[in-house]
Amino acid sequence: MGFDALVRQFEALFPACDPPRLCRAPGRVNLIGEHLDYNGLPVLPVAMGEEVRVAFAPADDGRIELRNMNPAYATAVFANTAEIPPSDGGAWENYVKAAVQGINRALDAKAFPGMKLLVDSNLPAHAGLSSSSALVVASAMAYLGVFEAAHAISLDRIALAECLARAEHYVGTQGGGMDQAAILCGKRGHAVKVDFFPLRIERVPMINDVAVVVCDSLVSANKTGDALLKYNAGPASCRLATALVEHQLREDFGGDIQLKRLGDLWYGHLCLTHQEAHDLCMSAIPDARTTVADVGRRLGLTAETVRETWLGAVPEPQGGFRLRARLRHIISEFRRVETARDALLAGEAEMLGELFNASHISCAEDYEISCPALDALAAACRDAGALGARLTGAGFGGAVVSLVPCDRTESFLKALAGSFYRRIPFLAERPPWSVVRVSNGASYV
Ligand code: NG1
Repeated sequence: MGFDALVRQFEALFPACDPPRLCRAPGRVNLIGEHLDYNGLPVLPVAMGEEVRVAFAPADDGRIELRNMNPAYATAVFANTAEIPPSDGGAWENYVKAAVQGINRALDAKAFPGMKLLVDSNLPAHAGLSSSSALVVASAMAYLGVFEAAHAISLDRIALAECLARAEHYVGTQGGGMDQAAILCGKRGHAVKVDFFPLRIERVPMINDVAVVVCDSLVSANKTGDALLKYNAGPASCRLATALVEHQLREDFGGDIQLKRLGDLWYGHLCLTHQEAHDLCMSAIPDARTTVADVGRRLGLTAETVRETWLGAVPEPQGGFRLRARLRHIISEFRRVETARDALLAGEAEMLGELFNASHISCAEDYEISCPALDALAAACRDAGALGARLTGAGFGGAVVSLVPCDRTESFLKALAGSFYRRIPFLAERPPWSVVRVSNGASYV
């Protein structure tokens, strides 16, 4: 729906309000660099044309009222206070609550204004395209619009991206900051290389005659539902691995070396080379599987302390965690991001395609975030003429991103319709793929 229709609908729903203001927040497609952000290692996403759109106006009753153009999302109302209690399970208003509470905390708010919000979106949910973070960013911009009108306070984009990455933990996932950074700092025709802690952005021009195509596997991965623990197992495994690598560093070099996250091996005081970091990680975690009891023995802690300190609700898999494989993915994916950025700058599309393929294998075999449908779809995309194809986003379902020469896009989509999508009914006006329009970040309209 266009913005005019959104305004008309807002006025019909909230006749007593001021005329609404508007903002938009795009989805994002991660080109490469999966599950690196929470480790403090770089990623390379783009902001896409599909977006969340919001019409908003202040309300003087201190309550936030949300409506959605999609009737699947029920109306929600909550009081804006210093501590906003979350609604049950994966309720959609939790993303708005996350944004409002995050801004209140960042601005150390003493007053809590009310707001009416009408949301529309053409981004598919649970497809690995960050529809949830787009809603968080759009709601935050709306709330900042209301807040600023009242208090003339602002946050810059980088500060806002960092604030909202923390704020989204409210919904229960322990993600990094890739989505919020890409959504806020995207630029038309450019990929965004994002580095973390502190957040840094480099815009890298896309290659002119190559299209980015996302295809939905139609397996839904709901990260505040079924996929929550599967997703959080990634950060939890990395926290365990970090503790073991820190212990190894202290044994090798003595002293009280602190390793907050894996990325600190390359950045900060340590500045290891890729080879040094690789060798250190492999010697810290020599076995294919590591149990909680193994970690306890190594660090001189009880199993209970290990669970409480690093795992939280994430259960130990039968036989232990595959920490060595997880580290192999993190280290090799980091190198692929650096090489992909150079390949983009040099216009080397084939090289980028090869990196996509290698990333998919690493995500599937070493990080175990793929599923049969994603593997089949990535293979079908390669058969249909992609230079490379890989799952994108958290995984466990969702989308595959492919790199396709522009003059082959039509035949690529035709081939896919006849292969992977052959037995799947879909509406011609809403196909399960999208040729990505690499877009600007979120804005007021
Ligand atoms: P998506 O694909 O939007 O669920 C999630 C995390 C990212 C990142 C990727 C994997 C959130 C909000 N997003 O993204 O931070 O870790 O998975 O690369 O948790």
